[in-house]
Amino acid sequence: MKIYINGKFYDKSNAKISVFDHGLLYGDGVFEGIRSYNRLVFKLKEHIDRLYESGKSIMLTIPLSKEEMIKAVVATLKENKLSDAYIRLIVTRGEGDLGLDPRKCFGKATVIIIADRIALYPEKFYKEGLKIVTVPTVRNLPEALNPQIKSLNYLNNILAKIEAVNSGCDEAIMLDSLGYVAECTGDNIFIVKGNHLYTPPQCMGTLRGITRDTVLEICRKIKIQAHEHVITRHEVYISDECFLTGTAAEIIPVVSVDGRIIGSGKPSKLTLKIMKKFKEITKKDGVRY
Ligand code: PXG
Repeated sequence: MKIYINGKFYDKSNAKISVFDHGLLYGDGVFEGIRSYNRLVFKLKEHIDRLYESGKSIMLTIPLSKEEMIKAVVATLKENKLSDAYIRLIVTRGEGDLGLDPRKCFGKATVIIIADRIALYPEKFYKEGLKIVTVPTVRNLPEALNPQIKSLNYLNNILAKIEAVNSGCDEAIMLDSLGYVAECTGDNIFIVKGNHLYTPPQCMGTLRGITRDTVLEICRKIKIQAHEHVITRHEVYISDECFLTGTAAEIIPVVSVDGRIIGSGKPSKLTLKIMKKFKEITKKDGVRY
């Protein structure tokens, strides 16, 4: 495996950055998780745009133009001879001193690109569905650390993940500070009621996921009514279907929430239809390499 760091490729065992990097010391940086399917990088422009937006928000100047970043992603995929990959793109504030002050790191942002293969969940869960729980840790407040910023500081999500695992589940519903459903630790959430789909609006402490946007796009195409609307736990419990979306997990059905069986207790019609359409799109859309 070859890892890109600041314009050069290193073997995995030699791919190292400074212990003074503020990405490590403070989680001061931004990232993206991207997938490629059959030599097509899915929604690459959208991921790159979001990376630069995250960077802008935390005043982190990314030392490459968007075009150069796209070339670096493609070069990493070619270097690793991967046709289906999960790409982790990381930009840290760079090396500084032991103080918080990012001015001490100016001009030294670190760019890292890792391309690997991952399957987030075993195939069984895509066929049978996931069991998830609501956890006590609320999603970061948009006024504090806006979930739109895909920062390297994921402790909020990791705490929720630990709570899910402690309850015997692999994923958690995180609520916002008002008690509405925000999202999961690494995925957006959708519910189905009747012929309608609902997902929380991005202002509710929810990342505007690129897979989420793709599902909304699919719904427009196949004429399913999809709404960005606040969702309560009650509405999740009484929904007909529920599924999660994310680049790593893709689309995964949910069949139980807080011990309540969702709908028939099996991945059902609209979820399966959207999973199928999603697969079709990933096969033909994207930046070829
Ligand atoms: N919400 C959060 C909090 C995320 O981190 C998504 C939604 C889905 O967004 P996209 O754009 O990928 O559809 C994410 C991204 C993991 C893991 O191990 C998951 C993500 C990122 C890093 C790790 O579960 N998902």
